[in-house]
Amino acid sequence: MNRLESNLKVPYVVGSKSPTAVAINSASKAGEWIKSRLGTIHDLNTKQSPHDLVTDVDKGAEAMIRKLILTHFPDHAILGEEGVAPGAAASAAALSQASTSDYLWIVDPMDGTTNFVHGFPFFCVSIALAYKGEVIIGVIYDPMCDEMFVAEKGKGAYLHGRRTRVSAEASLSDSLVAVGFNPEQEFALPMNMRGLNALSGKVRSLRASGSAALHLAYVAAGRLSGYYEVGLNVWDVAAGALMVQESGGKVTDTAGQPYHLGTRHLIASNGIIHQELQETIQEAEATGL
Ligand code: 2AM
Ligand code: CA
Repeated sequence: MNRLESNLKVPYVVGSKSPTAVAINSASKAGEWIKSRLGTIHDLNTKQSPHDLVTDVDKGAEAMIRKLILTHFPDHAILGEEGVAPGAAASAAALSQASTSDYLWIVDPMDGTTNFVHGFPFFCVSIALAYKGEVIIGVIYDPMCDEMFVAEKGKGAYLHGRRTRVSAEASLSDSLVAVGFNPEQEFALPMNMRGLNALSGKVRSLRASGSAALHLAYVAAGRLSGYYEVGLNVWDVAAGALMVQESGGKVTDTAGQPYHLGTRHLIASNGIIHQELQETIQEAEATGL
């Protein structure tokens, strides 16, 4: 029994494969398939608006991941982006329904769908496993860079076997911070714009690359100092939040409260700049809370 299993005091490995191996394998297979489909999208479906896209590739990747997970863990619950209607209420309902099972896999088959559709190479597969509401495994795979980020609670986070560490910037003025514009236009867009405005004068520079999960992996790896976005869903964030924490960083909601699965308005950082980042968002009335 490894340390994680003995800490949890539950039968953690079912059958012959560890859940981390299954998460890595699923992300790798789905990611390679997604990459092979780049440039093939001609029929676009929109969820709520022209800004909110879903493709057959998202759906196919999710089906592939579900099948792989259920082969090894038939009793586990799976919450996947493509099975849930758009909007905060549907997302919260799906999370609470799925949370009746002790083991919950949280899957974003492709985070950064808009990028994928446009051929902008910044998208990933994000897979998390939660036990009794707490994320214990997070895997994020970027197929374009062939980068597999893996985090296990209490055991650290790794990129191809090397431990990831958050960056060391001590103030916003030295920081590279990511923001996001998820497609919800009524509530989230004005809020994210207010946050962006407030941050723009304080940071070294801003980035908005269109994948929440990959932004979080980059915070974990020290490539970004922090990340802020209002209006996210659990599948965008669960794996990346653990990754940042296991890399020595901090993840809270926009009011500075500790991250949990229901958190939709997010700040992640190297920890050192967290307070300054949170206060800037708070003063700009851009918390969304
Ligand atoms: P996606 O590519 O899986 O759709 C961009 O700011 C981030 O917002 C991406 O991670 C994107 O994930 C996510 N996103 C897309 N649509 C969303 C929605 N309707 N609500 C919340 N987040 C969304
Ligand atoms: Ca997503």
